[in-house]
Amino acid sequence: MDQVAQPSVKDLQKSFIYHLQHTLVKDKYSATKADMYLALAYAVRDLLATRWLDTQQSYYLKDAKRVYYISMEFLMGRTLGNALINLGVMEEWDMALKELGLSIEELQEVEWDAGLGNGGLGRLAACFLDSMASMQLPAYGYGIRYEYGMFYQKIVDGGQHEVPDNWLRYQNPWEFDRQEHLHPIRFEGRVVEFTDRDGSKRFSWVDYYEVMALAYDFPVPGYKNNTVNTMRLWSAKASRDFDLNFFNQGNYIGSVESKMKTENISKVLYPADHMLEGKELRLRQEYFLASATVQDILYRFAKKHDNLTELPDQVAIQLNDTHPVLAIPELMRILIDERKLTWEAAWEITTKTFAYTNHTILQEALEKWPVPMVSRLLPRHLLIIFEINRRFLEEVASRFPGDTARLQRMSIIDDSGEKQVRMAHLAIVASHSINGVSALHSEILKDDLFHDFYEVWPERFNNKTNGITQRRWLKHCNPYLADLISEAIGDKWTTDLDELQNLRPLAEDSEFRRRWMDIKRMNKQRLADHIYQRNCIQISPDSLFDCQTKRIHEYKRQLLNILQVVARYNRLKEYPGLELPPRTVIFGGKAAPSYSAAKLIIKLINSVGSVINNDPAVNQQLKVAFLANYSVSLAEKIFPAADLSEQISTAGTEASGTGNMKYALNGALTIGTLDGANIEIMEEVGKDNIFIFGLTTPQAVGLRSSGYRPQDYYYQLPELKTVLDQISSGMFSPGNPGLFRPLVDNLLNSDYYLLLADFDAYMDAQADVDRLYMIPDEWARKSILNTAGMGKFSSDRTIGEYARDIWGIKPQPVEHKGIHHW
Ligand code: 26W
Repeated sequence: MDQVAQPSVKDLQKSFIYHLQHTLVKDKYSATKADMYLALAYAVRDLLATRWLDTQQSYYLKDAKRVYYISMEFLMGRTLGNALINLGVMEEWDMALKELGLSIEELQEVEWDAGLGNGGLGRLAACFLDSMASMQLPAYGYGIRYEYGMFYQKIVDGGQHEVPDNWLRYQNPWEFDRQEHLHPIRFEGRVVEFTDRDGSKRFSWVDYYEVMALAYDFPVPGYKNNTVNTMRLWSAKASRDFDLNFFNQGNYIGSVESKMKTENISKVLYPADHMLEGKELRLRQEYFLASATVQDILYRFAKKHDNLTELPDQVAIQLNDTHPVLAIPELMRILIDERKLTWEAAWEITTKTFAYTNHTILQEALEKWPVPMVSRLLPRHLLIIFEINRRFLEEVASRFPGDTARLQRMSIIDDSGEKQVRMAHLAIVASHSINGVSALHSEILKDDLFHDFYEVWPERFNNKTNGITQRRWLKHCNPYLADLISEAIGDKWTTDLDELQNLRPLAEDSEFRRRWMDIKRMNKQRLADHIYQRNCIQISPDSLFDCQTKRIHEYKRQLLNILQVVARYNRLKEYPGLELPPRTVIFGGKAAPSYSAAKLIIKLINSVGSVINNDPAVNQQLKVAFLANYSVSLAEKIFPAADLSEQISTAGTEASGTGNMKYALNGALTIGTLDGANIEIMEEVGKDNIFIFGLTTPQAVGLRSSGYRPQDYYYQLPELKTVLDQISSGMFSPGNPGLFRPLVDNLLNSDYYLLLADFDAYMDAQADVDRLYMIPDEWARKSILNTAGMGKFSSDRTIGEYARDIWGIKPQPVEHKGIHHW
């Protein structure tokens, strides 16, 4: 409980004006909107500061076990709105600013997103931080402070253009550099072996060069609970020695050049997900994060403990996919080479401390690094990995005598071609817990991808179905719906999402349905205005808003969606009186800059859109809009306005999905396959309240292995044939008729993701959607039942399971003492 009185509206105004005048040295005449935003941010920051100090102090005093969530990505979005919500001062600030003639919504729009992530994995990390703080768990997020986040996407001539995201160009009021938390990170050099005084064989890493990791701390406020956790991001700094060496050689420009090269490590986020690019700089980034974080963890541990065997009682480390997995050999190296522990003692500590989450089963996304590259960059770590592997294979060999094929399959080193380190195998061998992110995905890990490992250590495998934070993804982004819900069932859902069940009876209440849909319409109008401003496309808030927003990838099948749009267009053209509800098909998502098929799909969506939107024969019934630069803040505008959520990946490919949860939480109905968390969403909202279609995972696997022939569908389904012929003959690219042919050729000759096999079932499911939308009362009922069924998908539930099953940590309530004295 808060012992400190909440500030009054007058206090808030005073603080705002104070910061405008003293921190920014502006007055109401000279201040820009950006200044106003900053003044507000600084004033809100003040409310976090003492809570932050209290939280960190209390963890130290209680010597609580901490969890460290290490991730190469944190897709945080904006901080201000989230801080206002979690501090519980949104309404007070709204009033305070209104009296000064300012709009809090407008000021929030000034903030640039912190886009330090690609998509699902990075946003999950951000939701987890919110839940950990809201559940009062002693937790830290550790990542990299990229100078350039996810690129800014522009659409030029229908195609994607990437613009650097210089997010730190303006002052960032949410970060604090901690010059005292500086760790040296070593690279390259060589390893020498020697015998120490007690006659033991030892290794020493020499001739390396050093880069410094500089800490920047970001506050992570819990929801109305005085907890403020820390996200610590590392930035690369050239070490001073390094500078001086060059300087002493009289090579001033050379010294500045190599300083720049060194500091490149934290320059930019790699924008490809689901595809390993194999660049050396990426491996440097991964080690930079791993090493700085492990050093920091040991430093904090050492403040209260000197016996390293206690580390697993004080520390849990969660690896967000394999990207930070070098933390494992790094901890081993420090324990053995620097702290002089035996291999066995170090190994026991390591395996008890680490846990690994897998986020994808796509082969091309599994990290493998060439042995020669690892050897050059991290010679000591490679030896440690070899030794881990040697001992591991010895164990496997004794469990499965004579099974050499198994040894090859399980080895951490893949020597089928150029030797490579399989990072997932390293993570599994050294972790006490391995989890997938939905029930289906976790089964696939056990039955298929990691089956060999499951046979050796079944007890290590578990599931943690993903979740999302309802504070950002309902309360903040959809305030009117949130208020209606609270008015009806109270506001406990903000910290216990299962409370939403109590909405179920209200689905039968016609007055409640009316208010529910009025809010949806308002949100749609707001999005329509936004789209008109950005895309110059006029759309009706009475049309069905059909949304697919996520990274562009073949497995997610945006192409299947656009095939369906073209088929719909053809039907409308052929039967002008056709009674279909008007639809607006909305797309958003970035393609990896190197992923040419994904970029061509974006171009196709826009090309189809410009034909349809400009065809007066249909454009009252069908429109297509591609919203540029899909990001957290844009998503916050789309979810509340969606009627239909497209979750149509090929069964067995989407590990979980989390956008699916955000849409349903905001009352959209899902059209989707039995993939990832869609299955669990169906279980929660009921089969009658979701549009499920298509192949199941076993069917998809079976079809591929029995010799899938996509052309059979092409010849059997006349509508499909027409659509594919139109696209490949240039109907949507008259100036360049062959432009989209590669997409069609790929569908006809390979179609790995089985679009043609699912086309017919998808069309049928879309027809069901149309029929239901024509009965507004039934649609509204199901919309309410979707929100009502989303309790399970709070990231609070997910984090509760991690804390209990994997980390062994407990809530540590924080007492807020207010202004600090000596
Ligand atoms: C090395 C390149 C790279 C970068 C990122 C490969 C793979 C990734 C991520 C693991 C991809 C990712 O974001 N996966 C998504 O993780 C979400 C959170 O668990 C899931 O909901 C999505 O289904 C999954 O695609």
